[in-house]
Amino acid sequence: MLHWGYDEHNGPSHWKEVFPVANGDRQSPIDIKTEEAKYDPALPPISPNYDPTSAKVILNNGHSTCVEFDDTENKSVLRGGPLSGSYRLRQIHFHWGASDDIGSEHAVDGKKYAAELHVVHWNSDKYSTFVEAARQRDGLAVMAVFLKIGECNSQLKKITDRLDAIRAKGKQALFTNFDPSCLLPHSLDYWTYLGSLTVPPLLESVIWIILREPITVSSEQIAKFRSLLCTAEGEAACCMLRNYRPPQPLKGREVRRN
Ligand code: B30
Ligand code: ZN
Repeated sequence: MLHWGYDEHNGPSHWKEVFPVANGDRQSPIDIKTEEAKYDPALPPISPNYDPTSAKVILNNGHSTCVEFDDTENKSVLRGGPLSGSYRLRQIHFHWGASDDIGSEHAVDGKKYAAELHVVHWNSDKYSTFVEAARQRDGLAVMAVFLKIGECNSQLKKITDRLDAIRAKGKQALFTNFDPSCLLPHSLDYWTYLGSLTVPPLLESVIWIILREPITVSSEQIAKFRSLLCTAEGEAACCMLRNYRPPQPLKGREVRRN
């Protein structure tokens, strides 16, 4: 495997060759079996508090599109739920599939959604940088939101309208004055479990918070994500048709719900 990706020769089934933790005990995503998730009355609501001025840039990293935030101070944070203290917003990105019936990373009773949004935070109470936090068992908190097909989502349009400017891998554009809570559903009810990054290096440092209610986006909006390129300008163009890892073994972990 020369460089990891989502194709036949470098996709999720090959990642273990270079990243042995791919077979570890707390890998993500998972299939959430709703009947087995344990209701925990002690779990508080999740509480996002984001400052739109912390949004900086939108970029194409060859695997997804990512909006990055200024994380030099606690301007945008996630608190509550299963978390102790404040987790600082770092970036948001998406996972999708080659067709609308597949594309989310997590599944719910075997059902996959068209896409999944990840809102990535790091534990700024205990650690001093994202990179340091990403190596700790309680270092990261990722809030996941499922995207289902329906009407066009006017908030997501702020992102999809910018994709033409970052079509090729390595491109970036200014992206300011954006509050990711505009992409959250009405209900912030969630499932939570301990897992990993879903892309190499697959570090087992993520407290996952999966929102149970999906948001709605149009088929055309997901199609715009597929038109991004996983290749740089000047290379033979190759579209980002899919970028999800399939569900991994639960290995005895508990999934809780609020
Ligand atoms: S995920 O939510 O488990 N899919 C990273 C964070 C979360 C997940 C996967 C990967 C991550 O931070 N990877 C490092 C590369 N990133 C750094 C970043 O913070 O923001 C750079 C990049 O694009 O490639 Cu944007
Ligand atoms: Zn992700």
